[in-house]
Amino acid sequence: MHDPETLRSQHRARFHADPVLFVAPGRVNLIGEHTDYAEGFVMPVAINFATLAAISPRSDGKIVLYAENYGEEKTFSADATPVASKHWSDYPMGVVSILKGEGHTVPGFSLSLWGDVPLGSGLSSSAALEIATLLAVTSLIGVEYPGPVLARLGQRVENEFVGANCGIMDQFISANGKENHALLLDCRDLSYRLAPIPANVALVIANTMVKHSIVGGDYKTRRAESEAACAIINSHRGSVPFLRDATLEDLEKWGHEMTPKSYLRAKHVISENMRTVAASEALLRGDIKKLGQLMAEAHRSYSEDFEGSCMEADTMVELAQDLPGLIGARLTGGGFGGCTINLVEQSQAEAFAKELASRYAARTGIEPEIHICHASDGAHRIG
Ligand code: GAF
Repeated sequence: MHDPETLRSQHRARFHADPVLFVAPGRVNLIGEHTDYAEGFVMPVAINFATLAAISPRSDGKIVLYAENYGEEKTFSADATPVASKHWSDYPMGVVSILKGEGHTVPGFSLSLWGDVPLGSGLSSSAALEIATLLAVTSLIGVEYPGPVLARLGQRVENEFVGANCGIMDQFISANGKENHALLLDCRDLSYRLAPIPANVALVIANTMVKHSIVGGDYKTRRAESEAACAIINSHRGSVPFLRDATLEDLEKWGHEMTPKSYLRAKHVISENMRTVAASEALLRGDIKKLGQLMAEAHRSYSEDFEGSCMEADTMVELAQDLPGLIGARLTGGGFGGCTINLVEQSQAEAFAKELASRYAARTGIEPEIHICHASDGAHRIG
């Protein structure tokens, strides 16, 4: 990770003020895909790729944002109503907009941002940016929100300002993750359990280099298809506002009224919820083999029933299968590109990463980026 002191000194040089610094991580999801907006279960891990935010107050009524990754500065009036413009500044200005909507007066500030969560890779760079900015701006206005509340505010930035109809998983894990642990989240009431990741298990994240986005497109379509199936079940037996409340028996009973696509999307979501709960129980009792099997089944379901994968991600998963040390592999995140998560025996992780990269390059002609990550703490102040 970037040395926070570098960001601090760059902020001082640019804005002639002493900043306070915050960090918020990206995430990798072990299992539980497209279940969060169905009020189901997810089991993500915060990773050691993150956004850093340095903030200091200004007295001229301006909000000045500087993104080191883009080498770009943007200035806004603190009094004006923020408007989205399909630009990186939508995320920090979305935070300002949501906080204003909550009744806070947001004064002028300078904010320097830097991040190393690979963009468009399905590792939640935008959630990291939202949560880091939320912590920075709330500290400036003297408000301290608990992690779950920060997560909800971050999700609202996506839903209400950026225009991405996502669930709460990414912001929740960025705000509440814990070093060396996975987090089983119940997206209905936001209760959660932490499950330790054994020290001899490595998280090997393999980037297919196929860009992923949750704004519009396939993410939206899949969500709508699964929700249409839910509405049909609900129309028959009631008390099924979300697929979280549906069973596979419901699906068999009323599936013939659904379009074939809706049926398959719902089949994935309902079964994925069951797998995710089972996976968290397996991890809690240290049954890593079972966890790996559930990840394999989750990938099959994500790819074939939800049709949320792509040729490259399926290839990355397939090529990992007979590599020494593999416990489980699947596409992680919103889908249609991005990264696979491979749980691998720690002692084999380096060799695994190297061989997977060379096999993938040989098969697809694309050089992947492969990272051996560890589970990290959620967002916090760093100085
Ligand atoms: C993206 C979304 F932002 C999450 O809310 C979640 O739906 C995920 O895709 C799929 O599980 O990361």
